[in-house]
Amino acid sequence: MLLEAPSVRIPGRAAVDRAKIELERRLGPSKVLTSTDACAPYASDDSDVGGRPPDVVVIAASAGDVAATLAIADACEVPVTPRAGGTGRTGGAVPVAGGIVLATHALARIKEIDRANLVAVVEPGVITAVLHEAVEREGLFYAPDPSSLDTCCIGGNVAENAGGPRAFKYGVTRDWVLGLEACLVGGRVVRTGKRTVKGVTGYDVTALLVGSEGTLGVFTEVTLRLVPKPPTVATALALFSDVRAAAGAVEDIVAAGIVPRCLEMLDASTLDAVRSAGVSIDPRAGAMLLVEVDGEGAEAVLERLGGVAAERPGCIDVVVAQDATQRDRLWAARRMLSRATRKLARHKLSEDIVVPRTRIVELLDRADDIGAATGVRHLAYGHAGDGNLHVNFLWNDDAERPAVDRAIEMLMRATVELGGTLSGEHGIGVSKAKYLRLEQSDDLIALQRDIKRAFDPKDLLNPGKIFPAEGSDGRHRSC
Ligand code: 2HG
Ligand code: ZN
Repeated sequence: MLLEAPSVRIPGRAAVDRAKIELERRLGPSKVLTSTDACAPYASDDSDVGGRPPDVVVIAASAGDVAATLAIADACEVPVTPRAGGTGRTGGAVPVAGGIVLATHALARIKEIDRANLVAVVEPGVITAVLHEAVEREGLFYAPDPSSLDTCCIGGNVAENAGGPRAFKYGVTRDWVLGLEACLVGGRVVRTGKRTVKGVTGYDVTALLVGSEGTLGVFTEVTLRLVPKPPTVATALALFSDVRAAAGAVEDIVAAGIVPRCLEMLDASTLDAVRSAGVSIDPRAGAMLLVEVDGEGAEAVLERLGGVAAERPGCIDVVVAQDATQRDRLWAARRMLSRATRKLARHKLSEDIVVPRTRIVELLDRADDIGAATGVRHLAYGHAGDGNLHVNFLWNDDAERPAVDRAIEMLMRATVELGGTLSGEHGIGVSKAKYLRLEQSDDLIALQRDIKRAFDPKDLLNPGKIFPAEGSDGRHRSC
């Protein structure tokens, strides 16, 4: 039986009208969009989650605008959905209850790059790739690299605790956030964390806010840790006859004590999608690893890695990128996987489950079994070094949707049975809220609801996200 979806309370007309008037009065009409056409682009993100169009959109131009919006939302009891780049995959920025969308993309200043202390202070609307370029010009490095880095924003990366290929060596966004300025419902502003790597004063509220999916506060400033830019980078492709051989090589590489910064895997159907997009790949290949090593002696380490991969039965070839142009081409092909696989069918849903690395082959077997049992087409690619795989389900006919939902639920159950977790980098959002109880106990979910209530007693900030319907764990609120 499919698990229950979240429910939300829709604000009344009078409350929304009061909020609109107050927002226009406090912020000025140029920052407040109210027409259906102007609000429409803020009704969706890069997921298939269908929301309820916002009644009003605020384009914040300062931290004060964010605070004022959250004060008005509280006073009028109108829900607020925060939004940065709108590139999320699980509906985190989709306003499921209508109300206010609070857009922070215009808060896009890099306020400071402090070379001596290896710190950057940025606003939430800074595009991730823009930050990469700015710090790299200074000889510094910010590692998190979600595939949407040309369009996603730091605020969204922090809200979702985004990952990316380089997480294998460098960790996810949370590992790079030292401190935050966050605005809470009601308009209070808190500063959490510090500007130093060390610092253990009080509860780690920074860590709690990172990955809270816009449900606890809205970021107005982010303090990030930087490291010196690695002097050398070396990249290679390893081609395999099939995906199980490639997964075996991932285990061999890690067992050999090699720590590449990226260890990405593509299965046969994903390779076909890349071929269809015009990239030529050895026709014998039924799977591929894209590996990248950085730091002193990167070329030598890559050579050793290639040797380990080549020894795995099923390895067809190892091809080293000869220069930065070849490397950039490989990464451009990797980053377009999401778009290329989307073209394979009318509908696609991409999961981002994680299993212990040693259980990837079992996961692939379970995904094949699920495909056979439900008749739903699937493929897999992703961050194999982390055990974080994007199992994509593809379908053309709307009538297939119930089978797709069954397949997703079976995949979630298999993931948890294999010792894994539902989301490695895209968050729970709306799409996965109904599966949360497969992984977490009622007591743990209740504890998190209590934390949510401490921040947001009226459940106004990004309602309908993360948690399954209340009542399914003993509580209920009517709409
Ligand atoms: C990636 O790794 C992203 O490319 C997106 O996390 C995954 O949409 C997808 O399938
Ligand atoms: Zn990914």
